[in-house]
Amino acid sequence: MIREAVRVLVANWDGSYTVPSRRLYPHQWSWDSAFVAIGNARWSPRRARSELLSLFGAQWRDGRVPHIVFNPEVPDGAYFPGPDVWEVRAPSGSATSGIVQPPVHALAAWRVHLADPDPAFLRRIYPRLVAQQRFLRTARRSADGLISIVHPWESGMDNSPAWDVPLAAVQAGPMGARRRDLAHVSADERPTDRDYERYTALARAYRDTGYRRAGAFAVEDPLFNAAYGVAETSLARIAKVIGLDPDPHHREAAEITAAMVAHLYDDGLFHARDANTGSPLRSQSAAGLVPLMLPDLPREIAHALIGTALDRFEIKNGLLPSYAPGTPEFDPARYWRGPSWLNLTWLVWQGLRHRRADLAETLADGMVGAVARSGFREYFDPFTRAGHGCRDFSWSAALVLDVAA
Ligand code: 9YW
Repeated sequence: MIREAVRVLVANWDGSYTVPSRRLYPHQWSWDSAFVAIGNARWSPRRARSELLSLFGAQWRDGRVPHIVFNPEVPDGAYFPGPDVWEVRAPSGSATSGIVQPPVHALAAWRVHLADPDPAFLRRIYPRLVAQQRFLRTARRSADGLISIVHPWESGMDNSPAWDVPLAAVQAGPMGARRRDLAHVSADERPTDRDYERYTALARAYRDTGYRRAGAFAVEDPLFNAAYGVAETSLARIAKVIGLDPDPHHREAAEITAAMVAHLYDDGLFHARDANTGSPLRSQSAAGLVPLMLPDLPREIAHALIGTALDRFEIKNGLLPSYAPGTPEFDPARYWRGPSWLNLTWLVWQGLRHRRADLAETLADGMVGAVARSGFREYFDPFTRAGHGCRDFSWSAALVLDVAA
């Protein structure tokens, strides 16, 4: 399996970074590159460093790291929405999108360093990672100390039922373009056309403010906020290695954890909140378990999250569903509405390793078992382990490499 995983990563390598999938996602995606770097660190730390440095090469002046960096050699129309919708160029000259994804990159940089210590790499990437966090703090933080996302794509979990209510409030007409994803994967495993109309309308509206002002959709997501906090913990470790003061990062991590506990936690799970209205967005998304990664999480809350993972998410089966089974919204095959994704499973695995090593082991076995049954698919039925979405998906290969190594 390790050999096969490396084969997938080699096949998806584009010279300095890795495409998530040759046909479905033929450019560079932000959080995909972080997960790929974590896996590549296991066999080619040089590629892992290149993956992160090439992504940060397209960072904007305001510090934002765009969620897609477009490859100019890929024909227009291979992916929608392409550069003609986003209409931006990074200072490097690359065409990019104008939104972000969960900031899991500092953690990835730290994991790459652990696999192959290289302070010169840390010195190069640290100021860029700090700027990425500064952008989120200055452009996206509310008075309560939480970071918001302004597009479902920024969550990385596009059609999660957690976004059903705020997304339904978005006014959108016809897309005026053709979806390309449906040329590669079955429509009943993807978001609906109505979802895509709203995604496109939100992207255009944000673009029209110069990528400055949130529009109809603004939410505080537990996965995104946990990633921000974990990034500060990773930055503290990096700062120490390169002789800088780690304390401001520790303080920032403790503050975001406290804000999340105060405003997003309820009844055994973290929930998103609508940043425009202040209303809680109660759902049963597995994103609400990702705060297990935060080292400062109060013990009793960690304990309650583990109970929820066992009861509502049935993780004893080895795979973490993206949405709790037994709820009306759950669909075992449709994208972020129930299938198991290896990145979400990996994040929770990471959060459990020092709290419940036995359960972490169950999840690692589940990841390997799903791939043994169905190959490096994009997502899996959490019960039958049948594969869905595209094949030879990069982060599925990378994260299995990491847990198996
Ligand atoms: C899209 C690339 C991306 C991931 C997201 C996932 C999906 C759809 O694919 O987004 O067209 O961007 O939801 O998390 O980064 O793998």
